[in-house]
Amino acid sequence: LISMASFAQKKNLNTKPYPYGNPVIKHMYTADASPHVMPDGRVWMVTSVDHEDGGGYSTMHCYHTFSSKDMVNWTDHGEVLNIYDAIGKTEEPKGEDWALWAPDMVYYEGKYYLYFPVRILFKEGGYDEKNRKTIAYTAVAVSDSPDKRFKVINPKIEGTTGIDPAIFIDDDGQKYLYYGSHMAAKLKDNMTELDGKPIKLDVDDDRFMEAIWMNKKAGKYYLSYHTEYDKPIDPEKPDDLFRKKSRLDYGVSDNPLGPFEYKGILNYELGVNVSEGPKYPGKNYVPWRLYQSNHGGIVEYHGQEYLFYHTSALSSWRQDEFKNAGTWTQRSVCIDKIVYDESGQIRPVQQTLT
Ligand code: FUB
Repeated sequence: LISMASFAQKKNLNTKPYPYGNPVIKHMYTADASPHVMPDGRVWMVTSVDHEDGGGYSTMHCYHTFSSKDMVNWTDHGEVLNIYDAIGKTEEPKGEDWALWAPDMVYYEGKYYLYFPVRILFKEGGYDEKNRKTIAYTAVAVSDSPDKRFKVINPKIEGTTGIDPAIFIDDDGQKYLYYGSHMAAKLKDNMTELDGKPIKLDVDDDRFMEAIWMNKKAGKYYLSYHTEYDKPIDPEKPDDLFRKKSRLDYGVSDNPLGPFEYKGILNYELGVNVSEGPKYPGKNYVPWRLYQSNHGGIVEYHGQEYLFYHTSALSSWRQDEFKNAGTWTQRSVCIDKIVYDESGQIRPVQQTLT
């Protein structure tokens, strides 16, 4: 097994551990964090919630918001929206599984807007003539405060298909909605409708999968995303350690709608096989036997940028104590600092624990 220190050195990685106590939320399972600094000066994030029993992606039924002023101590503000708010009824329609996947929450002109994907699985046959079994689109809800209940104001933004909506408001005030695999559109000032037709983003990376996040740094637009893990960077080296299941990559452009030039790895899993490594906290390992997704969010706070992502390590550690622990849909939000080099390249962020 290659030693982590020399591996990190070789790849010019940022391996310095930061004291955020990853995962930062430990009393429940959270995923898909979307962090933003809000007018109260705190960092707020809205997260997906994975079911305590690890029931899988179709059991994701609500969102929580959390806030912090030091990135270490987080206040859980509780559930702000659930599946019944999204459906507008007190039960799921027969034969359908509704789920709430990766959301985003932004502030604009005195209000907080929560964008979320409604994902419906049709259990009894497909929903259309091609017999497709799932459908997803973006909805939006509003609240006067990020710790209060949100009210759905548009249950389906016309023109959107796919999961993982993310909002970016540029310095000139123009708003953008990114979603699904590769899609982006301008958003009207009413925050509830697309302004024109969506476009397919041009990113020169055929491993691009989902979970878009946009952040701006020194006038450049950084588009990060979850990479399709079963395609190695170099097909000649299928065992390359970077061929991991939960990678994030990124591309850069002069324009928020691209085209984006692939720049490299943003976040990667430096795991060890659980049978070889320690099972319990105290070590800087993420056991990677457990399949897990990844989903990034970036926020600048007091001059430092932070990457939010998730791992399944907490549920993996708990396997011996809780009989339902150890599934890949019991994820937990983690945070690490982002370091840029002089050329604006991000040093790949190693997933950390404790
Ligand atoms: O959390 C459900 C889905 O898994 C998200 O929508 C994806 O980004 C991935 O994190």
